[in-house]
This record gives sequence, C-alpha cells and structure tokens, in this order.
Amino acid sequence: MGSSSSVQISMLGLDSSGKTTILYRMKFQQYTNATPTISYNCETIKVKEGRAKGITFKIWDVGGQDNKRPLWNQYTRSSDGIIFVVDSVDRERLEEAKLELIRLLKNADNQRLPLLVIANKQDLPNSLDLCEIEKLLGLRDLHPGQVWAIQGACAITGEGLPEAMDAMFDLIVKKKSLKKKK
Ligand code: G3D
Ligand code: MG
Repeated sequence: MGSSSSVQISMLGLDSSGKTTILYRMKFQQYTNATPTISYNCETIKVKEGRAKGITFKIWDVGGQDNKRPLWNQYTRSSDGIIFVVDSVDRERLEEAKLELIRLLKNADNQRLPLLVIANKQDLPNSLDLCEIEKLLGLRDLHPGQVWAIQGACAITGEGLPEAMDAMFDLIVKKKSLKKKK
C-alpha cells in the first residue's frame, strides 16, 4: 500500500460500547463526550504514526441500536475492514454482541473483510481481559477464512487506539496478500 492510500472502515458494535468516543478520540486526539448516535458519524483520519503512517482511514461509525443493525451491511459493502467494538465490562451484553457478530459474519461478503475487535473500557475495574472476551465472543469459532485480531483500549484516554489502527492496517495488508496468493 502506498503512503497516499486510503482505506474505508465500518465501525460497528452494540450501542454504548464506545464507538463514537473512539472515533472522535482518533480524530481529535482528545476526549469528546458523544451523544447517542442516531444514524452514523463519518470522519477521515490521516494516521501520523505507527505502521499505518500516512494512510488515510475513512471510518464510518454506525448506530448500534437494534433497529439500526440491519443497516450494517450497507456500510460494510464498500469497506476494506470491520472494527467491532465491545464494552469489556458489560458481561450480559457480550452475549448479545456475539449474536450480532455471528449475524454480521453470516454474510459471505463480510467474511472476506478483516475484523478487528476493540475490547473497549479496559480502564474500568471490572473489565474482562482479552482472553475472556475472545472466548465469550467465540472468535476462534469464526469461519476459517475470517482474518481477525483483538485489541484492548480505553477511548477516554486513547490508550490502545494507535495499536488498534496498526492492527487494522496489518490485517488489511495480510488479507490483500492472501488474496494475491490464491
Ligand atoms: P456508542 O457510540 O458505541 O453508542 P459512545 O458509544 O461513544 O456514545 O459511549 C457510550 C458511553 O461509554 C459514554 O458515556 C462514553 O463516555 C463511555 N465510554 C466510551 N469509551 C469508554 C472507555 O474506554 N471507558 C469508559 N470508562 N467509558 C467509556 P455516557 O456516560 O456519555 O453514556
Ligand atoms: Mg455512537
């Protein structure tokens, strides 16, 4: 990928997992108190550091309330990758998140997209660790061709978000070179 490349990402996940907070943290490098997203937010972010340096990420943050979830495929259709955000504290809703993820990845078009799970709210005392979240979401049981990774983060401080951009970028590159080999 050249340094002038740009990628499109759909950022999905249940409502209140922290998607909009992540988006504005990435965009402005500061905390922005988000109001619940009605339809979507979209920001273009040029990465200034790390392995994705120089790459422009166009990130769609799509409303996660249950009546909005059927629209997710409209966004993934034109995407190069999916970021799926979960709230690391909300054990009950992790089950719901798992079901939504399975539903999303039933669509064969989405199976071809690299998936980065962001385990957000790692700052909270009761947050589950990445191993537990990986298990609860059943990431190892996904379609064998599904390329994925998981990254912990705190959208309030921004911790883990540069690593998340790097990981998403690495997955996109990996997927592209897998395709070439076929
Ligand atoms: P959404 O866009 O996925 O629906 P929001 O989620 O970004 O609107 O965030 C939902 C709530 O979670 C917000 O709190 C936000 O401040 C909080 N939040 C987001 N990320 C983190 C995090 O990493 N740690 C902690 N502790 N809280 C976080 P309110 O109170 O405004 O509902
Ligand atoms: Mg939102």
